[in-house]
Amino acid sequence: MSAETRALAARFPRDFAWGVATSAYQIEGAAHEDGRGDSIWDEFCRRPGTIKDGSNGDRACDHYHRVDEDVALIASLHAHAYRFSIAWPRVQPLGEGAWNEKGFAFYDRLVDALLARGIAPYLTLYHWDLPQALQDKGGWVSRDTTLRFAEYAAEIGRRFGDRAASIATHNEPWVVAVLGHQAGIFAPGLRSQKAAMQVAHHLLLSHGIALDALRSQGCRAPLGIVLNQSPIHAATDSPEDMAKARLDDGLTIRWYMDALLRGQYPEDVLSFLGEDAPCVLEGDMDVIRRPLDFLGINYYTRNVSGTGAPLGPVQSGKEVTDMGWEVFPAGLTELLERLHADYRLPPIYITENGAAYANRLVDGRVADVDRIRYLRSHIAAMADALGAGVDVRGYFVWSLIDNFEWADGYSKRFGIVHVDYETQRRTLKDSAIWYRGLVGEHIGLHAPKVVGADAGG
Ligand code: IFM
Repeated sequence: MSAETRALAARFPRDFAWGVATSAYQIEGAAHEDGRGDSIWDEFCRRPGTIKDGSNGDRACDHYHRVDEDVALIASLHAHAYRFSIAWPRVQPLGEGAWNEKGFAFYDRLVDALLARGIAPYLTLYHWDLPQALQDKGGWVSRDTTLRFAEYAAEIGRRFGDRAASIATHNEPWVVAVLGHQAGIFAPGLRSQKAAMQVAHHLLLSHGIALDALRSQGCRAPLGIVLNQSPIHAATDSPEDMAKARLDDGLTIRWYMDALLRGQYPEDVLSFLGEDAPCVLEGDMDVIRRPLDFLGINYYTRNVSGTGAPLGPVQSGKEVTDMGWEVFPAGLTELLERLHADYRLPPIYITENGAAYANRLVDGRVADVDRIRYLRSHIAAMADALGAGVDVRGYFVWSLIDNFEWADGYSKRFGIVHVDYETQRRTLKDSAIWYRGLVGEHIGLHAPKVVGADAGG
């Protein structure tokens, strides 16, 4: 391992957690097995034109049948932690009523296999796969869904609360609300700002109700939520562009952070929304601001915002990943320092960070130097924030393995492990080998030194 990687590892404290992340619909497959119900993504994928390559998560990475192999893979990377989500329709096919024991058996097996290898399970309750039966009753637009979610959360707490290293309620509520209900490019495919903002409120409310439900039954796992966050930079310093950037900051960062940590929605965003502002009942904001044991941040890039049509990163010649997202590691430091300055933060985990690149498997090897560069620079940016006093406790690479990238289907590869979707063969990319080296260096730095018998005393 290079001196550079050793020096990077040395910038993190002894108990810093290094992990890898996935989500249920993106890897599990077995979409119609052992009693799993349909999710909104099963339904969405059936609609022509929704998924770039016409694919779906029916088989995905077949993780459901390869769980032991995949846990061994995680262990081979020396990862301390594995972040994954539970598919709600696998454990409660209709989103209310009967539980599916076969579904729970799968997660029992996963969690126990992780623990047996000393890997901490970081569990997410909702990574976008709402039971379709609940969508048929209004989905997240309906306030009732918040109660169904809390019942589901409580059952997971009852069964896994003493084995999970942490439980996050939601992954990226902005994506669910806006891409799913306003832009219509993710399930369930609605196109209404009003619906999206009501969903944003209900997701946050369901988070707070779920925390209450989990805590009231004595769940021991630390509880939190995961937000996608990017600094928003104005395209120019014109007053119009600056104002647009400030509004976008409100819609993506402050809407969630102000609600969770201050119990209020930002005034400027509420007045921009006007009639489209959500219906908020008395007491809702107090529920939303229940104390967090941790906050997960998913960081990929920055956003540039302006009133005209600002040039995208590709047109403006920036270095981009295969998603067309600008490679901008300094944005992670900036974001963390800003959140630290503006809010009284709980411990932070970088619950996702990584990049899609189209590197090919050639002679058994994937030489993804671009991904190594991406990971190294972002981990260094996180270390800068740590140095500035932000309490970052862990980092998860998105993703452990190539997987179903939502509306992009299988056309984008985020994994540090390559998946051949025909054979389901997994191959460590060079980035996985690099990450294993980094984690190994960190472990080595903090390993107790063996004192020889003749060393004195
Ligand atoms: O694949 C997704 C993940 O499900 C949520 N965060 C962003 C990733 C990359 O787009």
